[in-house]
Parts: sequence; C-alpha cells; structure tokens
Amino acid sequence: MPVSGLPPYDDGNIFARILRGEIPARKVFEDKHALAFHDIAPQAPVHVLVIPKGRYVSVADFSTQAGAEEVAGFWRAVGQVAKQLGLEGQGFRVLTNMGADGGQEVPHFHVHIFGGKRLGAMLV
Ligand code: DGP
Repeated sequence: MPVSGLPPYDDGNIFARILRGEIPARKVFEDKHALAFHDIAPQAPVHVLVIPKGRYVSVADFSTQAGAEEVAGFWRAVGQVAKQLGLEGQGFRVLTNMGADGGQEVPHFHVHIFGGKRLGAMLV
C-alpha cells in the first residue's frame, strides 16, 4: 500500500505502459534503475521526466519503500540526465508533484527536470 493516502499502484498508469514499451516516448536515458523521456506537454525549452523502474506511486512511497541502491541509482540518473542534456552549466530545476494538493496527474513517481531558460519563481 502506498504511504501517501493515494490509491495502490496501478499497473495501467501511463508511465508503467511507457516502461513496458506499450506507449512510445522520446527517451533520453535508460539504465537499470531509471528511465528518462521528454514530457509530452513541455513547460520549458527542456522538460524531461525521470521515473524509477520500480512500482512507486509517489515520492512518499519511493523515499520510504525503495532500497538504498534503487534510491541512489535513481538520483544518479537524474544527475546524468541533466548533464547529458547540457543543463549543468546554466542550471536547471528538479520538481516532483505529490497527491491531489501537489497536482500529481500520473501515479508513478517521477521528477520533472526543467531547463533551457531562466526559470521564474515557483507558482503556488
Ligand atoms: P504530474 O502532474 O507531475 O503527474 O505530471 C505528469 C506529466 O506527465 C505532465 O507534465 C504530462 C506528462 N505526460 C502525461 N502523459 C504523458 C505521456 O503519455 N507521455 C509523455 N511523454 N508525457 C506524459
């Protein structure tokens, strides 16, 4: 069960389907722990999503239920993706939405990487 009050993991969610190759995605990185692909509705010149390969609904689940190797592997992938996309020099933003108040739409834990321009203040 997820720890976040969200429903249990749904294997039919869109990112699970991307992981299984059932839906195409513009992949930018993949390794044992993570997959990264361009967001379908980019909100910045660079907008990439990084997802773990494990079945975690949200950051609450991932941070409490994933193993140390999985957590480390995921965050290393985030760093590698930013480097691969050439974002390190000018900087970038990493964001995760969680649950209803966080505006999470897809119930498979993911982080957004935004970059490619000087980003404004966060909306609240
Ligand atoms: P969030 O609100 O954090 O759950 O954001 C989900 C993001 O996923 C949103 O920015 C749009 C993106 N997205 C939704 N469906 C698809 C899809 O089928 N393919 C890709 N590449 N991105 C998707």
